[in-house]
Amino acid sequence: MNKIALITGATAGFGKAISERLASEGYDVIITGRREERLQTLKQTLEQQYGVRVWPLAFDVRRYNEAEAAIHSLPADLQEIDVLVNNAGLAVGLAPIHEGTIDDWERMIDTNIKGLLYMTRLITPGMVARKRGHIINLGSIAGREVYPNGNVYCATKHAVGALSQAMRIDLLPYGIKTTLIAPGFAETEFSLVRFKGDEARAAKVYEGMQPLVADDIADAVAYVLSAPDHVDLQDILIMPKVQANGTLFHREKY
Ligand code: NDP
Ligand code: 8X3
Repeated sequence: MNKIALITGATAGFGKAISERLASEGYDVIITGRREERLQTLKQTLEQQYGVRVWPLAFDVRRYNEAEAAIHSLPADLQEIDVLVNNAGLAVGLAPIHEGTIDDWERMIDTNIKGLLYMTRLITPGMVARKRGHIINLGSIAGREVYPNGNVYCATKHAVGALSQAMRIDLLPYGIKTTLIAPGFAETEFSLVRFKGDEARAAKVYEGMQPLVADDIADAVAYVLSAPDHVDLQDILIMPKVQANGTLFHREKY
């Protein structure tokens, strides 16, 4: 029987690449996100290419009731989830603390912290009962450092770091592993979302440099899952070669 992985935020960026990679390695994948059409397209592609089972669940991770109904709707043979990838998340806006937009703050806190908690609360009881499982949380360099105007986004990613530590402690007796993957700059839809659809501004973020790409993160997830059962790769910081820390980059041109 194939292992089962649930990946949140599978309609774009890291989540899509992770879903593709795990399907290519023989996992049955439960793919989630709000954009149903993208989930259906991905399902068709992955089923055709890899012959694994792909189960799309369209819901908003910010709404516990929607998440709960989606998880409870899974067929019996897809309920024993081995791997939960808490990836869905976003930055919205980039503004000093005294000018921040409350709605942007709510979206980030509700998605990056509460959404991750909701999914973890729904999936971990089964892992605890089976005494096995692996949770992979997407943190960020923004969860280790704080950069100008990144205030609330950085705070949410620091929370992901704290919650990853907490999961390791609370789930220790049950043989469940928790891995925090913390990437630096990566070109996905992330900046387009942060700048609310402003393509020119989003493209500027990566100007003159080679950022990470989604497949780099999928590689890391595959590596983490390939470790022997007794090994937990707890905490991984992945930066593009041209990024030294949260604020220092080497660009070819300005
Ligand atoms: P993308 O914008 O490319 O993808 C984000 C994914 O999250 C989409 O599939 C989106 O799906 C999903 N998502 C967002 N909000 C919700 C919601 N309310 N309910 C359900 N799904 C949601 O970004 P990335 O792939 O770059 O980001 C993935 C994760 O990695 C995030 O947690 C981000 O913070 C983190 N990260 C990103 C970095 C980067 O530079 N790109 C670096 C470090 C960490 P949909 O819109 O269909 O709901
Ligand atoms: C995304 C990376 O540095 O833009 O988490 O916050 S950064």
